[in-house]
Amino acid sequence: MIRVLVLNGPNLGRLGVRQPEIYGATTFPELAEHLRETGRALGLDVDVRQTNHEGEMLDWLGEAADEGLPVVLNPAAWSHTSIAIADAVAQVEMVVEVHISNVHAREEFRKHLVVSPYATGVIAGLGLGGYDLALTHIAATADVVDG
Ligand code: CA2
Repeated sequence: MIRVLVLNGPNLGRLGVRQPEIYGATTFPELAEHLRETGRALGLDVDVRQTNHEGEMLDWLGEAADEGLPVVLNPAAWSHTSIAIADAVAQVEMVVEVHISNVHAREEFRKHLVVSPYATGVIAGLGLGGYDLALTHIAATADVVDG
């Protein structure tokens, strides 16, 4: 089974609690369970994580790089600011960047994406379904790893 990390940046743990008009009403634990189920149906072992701490995210990206794990990444606000996250993403073979909202249709500062140039691909504006699409892409393209 292919192991996949679904990594989420700052404040995404508050999904469904605030701003449902932008990010939807689904909570983060509900999203995590849904993505594990999606993974099972696709033959993927999906590990869903969220952190508000940049160093922790850097360690997880390093783990993905060292272990050759594909990543679905919503860098949240770090998408617009963090060269450290961009440098870490550049080391990972397959990173599908996901944004729940269409960052290109929002404030100017959200159009500036520093991580995206290093991602394999980017999905934005398709709601939480973007995560499912990212997993579908990984299942269709990632190498099969034993174990
Ligand atoms: O659209 C996305 O997925 C974003 O990555 C979400 C980030 C935002 O900074 C990016 O520009 C676009 C924000 C995540 C915060 O999520 C919350 C969810 C519910 C309540 C409060 C924050």
